[in-house]
Amino acid sequence: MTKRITLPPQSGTPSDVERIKDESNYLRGSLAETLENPISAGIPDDDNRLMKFHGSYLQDDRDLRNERRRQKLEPAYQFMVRVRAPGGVASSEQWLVMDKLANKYGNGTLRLTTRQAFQMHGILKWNMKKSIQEINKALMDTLAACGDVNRNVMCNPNPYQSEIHSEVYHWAQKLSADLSPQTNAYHEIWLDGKKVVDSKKTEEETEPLYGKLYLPRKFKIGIAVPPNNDIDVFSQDLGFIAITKKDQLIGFNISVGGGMGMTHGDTATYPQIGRVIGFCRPDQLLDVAKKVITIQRDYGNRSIRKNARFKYTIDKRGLDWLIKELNDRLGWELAEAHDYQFDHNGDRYGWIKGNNNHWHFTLFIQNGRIKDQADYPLMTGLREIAKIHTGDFRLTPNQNLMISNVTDDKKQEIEKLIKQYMITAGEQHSALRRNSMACVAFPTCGLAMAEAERYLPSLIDKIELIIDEAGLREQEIVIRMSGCPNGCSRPALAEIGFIGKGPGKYNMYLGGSFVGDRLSKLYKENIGEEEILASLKPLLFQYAKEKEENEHFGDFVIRVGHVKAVRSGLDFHD
Ligand code: SRM
Ligand code: SF4
Repeated sequence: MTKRITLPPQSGTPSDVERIKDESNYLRGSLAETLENPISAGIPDDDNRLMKFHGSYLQDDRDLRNERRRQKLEPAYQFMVRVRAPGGVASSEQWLVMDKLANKYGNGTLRLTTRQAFQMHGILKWNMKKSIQEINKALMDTLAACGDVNRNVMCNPNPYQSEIHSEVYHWAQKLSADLSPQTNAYHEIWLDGKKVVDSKKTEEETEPLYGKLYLPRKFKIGIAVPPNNDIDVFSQDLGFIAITKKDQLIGFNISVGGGMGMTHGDTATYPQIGRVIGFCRPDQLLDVAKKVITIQRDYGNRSIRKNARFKYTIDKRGLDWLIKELNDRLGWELAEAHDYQFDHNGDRYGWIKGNNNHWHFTLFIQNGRIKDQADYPLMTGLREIAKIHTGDFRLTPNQNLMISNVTDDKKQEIEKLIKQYMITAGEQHSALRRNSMACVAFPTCGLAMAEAERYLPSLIDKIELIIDEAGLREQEIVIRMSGCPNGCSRPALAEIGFIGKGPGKYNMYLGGSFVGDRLSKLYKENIGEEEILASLKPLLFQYAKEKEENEHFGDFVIRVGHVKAVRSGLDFHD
């Protein structure tokens, strides 16, 4: 018998995506057939919606769009494939598979995402099945990397405390596995799994947590380990803050309702900061996550997708309502939150010896892109390291990479390769660049309004001239750029944030905190490079001259009155 989930009455007509999910027979749609269709390199819109749940998006190369239109050709269709890696952990074998697929089927580059996952771009429809099969053979998958479900679970890569990392990573893996969709569609479509459900009879298939409509919108979970807030716990729909006592994990504070996305000019949408509502023991964590998800499943807005994230569900009904609903569903009450302290949200680079006597090397990867350049053969170097590395790789939440668990005897060998391939921890860069992130944007992202990954490095070249002159080269300042207001690089939490408005134009935001617990505020609207530099120069010089001891830039611009502090998304547009 199918377990039916009764949803509370929802106001408004369900969005078209709800229809697509409803008619999809648990995420099948006509995907199997359209993937075989040789006429077009693309797939129809309805199937593309479902494709996301399988971890992939149909895209087209936007650099070629106009020319192809002129030539009356269909767009240069290609697929982006996102591979889940809970907590960003991958073995050397898995790294080599990612590298091989990116070169064999993709555009020859790999992308480490802001949620510690891998992305490959440029895969043609004809190669999709082979790619996903090889990913699965390497014991990784793409299911639920995108779509209206729980996404890749983030966790602090923590090289310092190995026991805490392995415990927290265990919970990230558990969350990832337990919250995965149960449909057999993924196996059927990609892995030639046996067809368990007749397309006309859906009776046997169940989706116990999600139901056949899945969630109203994407859902994100991350676990932070203070003092590092590298996963930006307050940007997560559901965040866990590890609480330790005498180096033992005793449980987690629970933060709810964070999110970054908004739409320009629509004040009913806004980035929001998660709010801490209580504490649970480790053995209660899965129960909490599942019950929170069912609340969002039942009460999230299924009519207007841009208001469907959990943050809006909470802001509409109130935090007290949420806590009561959660306690009722749990059948027990959350304990009071514990004290905790974050002191930064970026990565710490270079070699670190963990308390298991293994070494960890964190290297700066500009905007998460792994590729070979004439003077920097990064992709080849990492491939050679993976061939001999016996530990693991950890993708950091800031698009960087950690070569982890290196034993004393392997360290020398790896150091030799690091030198041979000119791989660095980023020490030649300013602290500003080392704290920078940019989303993908052009040419692959269909939603990009302005460049991000391809532009931020050259903008930083110019800002570096200012900071050098101001004597701020080693001053850590978090700077982030997104090509549109969806905020994939979490710019609303940066000390300096840029959000694309149109080609070459950005809104500039200031005043996020260095620890990621305060939103930024609009400072200048729709400005190009000249005005960005002209705006930043006096601010950075004033900061260099007037900053108090240990004062971060984001705090400074608020103290001296350049922008107001924003502690709730509800005040973001004021
Ligand atoms: Fe994102 C949509 C890339 C992290 C908020 N994001 C997209 C799409 C899939 C565009 C699309 O829908 O057509 C982008 C694909 C670009 C490409 O060509 O690869 C895209 N998002 C990314 C990645 C790859 C950025 C990166 O440079 O690393 C990140 C992949 C994460 C992962 O591994 O799962 C990525 N996206 C984020 C984050 C940051 C995070 O999760 O920590 C956010 C803000 C947090 C949040 O969700 O609130 C984010 N992406 C969005 C949104 C806005 C959602 C909203 O609430 O309004 C969209 C648009 C949407 O969902 O409609 C979006
Ligand atoms: Fe694309 Fe916008 Fe996300 Fe950048 S922020 S990857 S432009 S959706």
